[in-house]
Amino acid sequence: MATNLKNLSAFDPAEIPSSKDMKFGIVVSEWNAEITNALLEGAANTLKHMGTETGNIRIVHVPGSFEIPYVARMIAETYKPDAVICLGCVIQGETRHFDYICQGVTQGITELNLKYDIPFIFGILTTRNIEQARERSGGKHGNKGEEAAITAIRMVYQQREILKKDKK
Ligand code: DLZ
Repeated sequence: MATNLKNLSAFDPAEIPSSKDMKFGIVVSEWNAEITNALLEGAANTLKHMGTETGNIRIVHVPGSFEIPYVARMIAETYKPDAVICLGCVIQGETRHFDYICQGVTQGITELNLKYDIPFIFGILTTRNIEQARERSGGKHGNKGEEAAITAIRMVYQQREILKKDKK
């Protein structure tokens, strides 16, 4: 999956729907905070740039990426957003911990997408080292937080379009 072939950070705002009437939850992991704070900044700024009001963005921090699906579910049930953006950064270490965390968070977010009527966006970096993470949180591969926000807006728009067509 070569990210230099597809980099939504270089998006043209004119081609993305307005998010003025959209409400978002963001769940962000505190592990590798240097990276996840940059992802969060990218995501929140992009939502605001595209029209979302600050009051319509609910941000919740969790200890690690493994905790993201649980809190994403809670936000979906209590805050009733149009989409939840999940942000984290898992960096490969010497043990198999990396595999289990990646598997847990991926499976968890997949299940949420299938269970709830709103999209849950996968903005989790899974990298070999901190350099790769930096390159994807404001470096040469863009900021995947910004990309997650664009994806969230597009998914909410798409859902509304599909529902509108089905009503006709
Ligand atoms: C324990 C752990 C490790 C080793 N590495 C990371 C990581 O790179 N990124 C991340 O988001 N979280 C990590 N964690 C913490 C787990 O996600 C989780 O918080 C703990 O296992 C407690 O459930």
